[in-house]
Amino acid sequence: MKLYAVSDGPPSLACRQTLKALNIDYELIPVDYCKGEFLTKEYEELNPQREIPTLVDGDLTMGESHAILQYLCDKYDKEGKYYPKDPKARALVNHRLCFNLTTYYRNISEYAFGPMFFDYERTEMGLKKLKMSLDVFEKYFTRTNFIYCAANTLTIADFAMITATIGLEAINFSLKPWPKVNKWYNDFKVKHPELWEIAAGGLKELSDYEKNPDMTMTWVHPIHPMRKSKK
Ligand SMILES: N[C@@H](CCC(=O)N[C@@H](CS)C(=O)NCC(=O)O)C(=O)O
Repeated sequence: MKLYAVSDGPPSLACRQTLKALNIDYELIPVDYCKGEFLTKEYEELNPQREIPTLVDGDLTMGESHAILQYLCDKYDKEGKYYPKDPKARALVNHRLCFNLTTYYRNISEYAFGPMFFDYERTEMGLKKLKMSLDVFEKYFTRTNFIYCAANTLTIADFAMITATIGLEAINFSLKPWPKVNKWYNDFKVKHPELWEIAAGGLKELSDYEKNPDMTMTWVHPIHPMRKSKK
């Protein structure tokens, strides 16, 4: 099995956490975002969405990290430890993954990551969307009283959402107004050091970019405006 992954991208880091949690042997193939390696013809053959990560398992080649997490558990997590088999418990995990994809990670990505790599400003609108996502996430913790984001045990939804949250830490965005989200995020670091370590590597890189944006990107992104001068 091969995982094409970027060293600081939450979707890639969540796949690596899942592979580690399930003790799966695989080959990690680094894709350098800042060199535009995801825009090559070869990479586009693997992933027509030109997004990282991509998993290759025999004749299966696929992107979309959440689908990768689900596949890995369907194949290797026979007991349903990280992806419960019970329909209601599984539905909550699926729900949080969808919430992450459409709302939580999306708003973190636009607010935190966009301006880190491209010529975007952090806007009031972006901040409102981010705060609304955090309000909703906090409400899910209140409603369920779960220790983790989708259950009282660790699931793949935590991998997706913990790694998304590193984007906020990287820009020093305080989670204090959302105490349950804050506790869940910080508890994960202490309770699962070997999994946190994977996210921490990405966090360190992102924090460095935030402080000192890398201006060596000589390629042109098909959508995002490239930054012309240092911040
Ligand atoms: N929905 C995708 C999103 C993956 C994603 O956004 N990856 C980023 C790197 S962290 C990327 O490849 N971006 C491509 C781009 O900026 O055009 C997933 O969950 O796998």
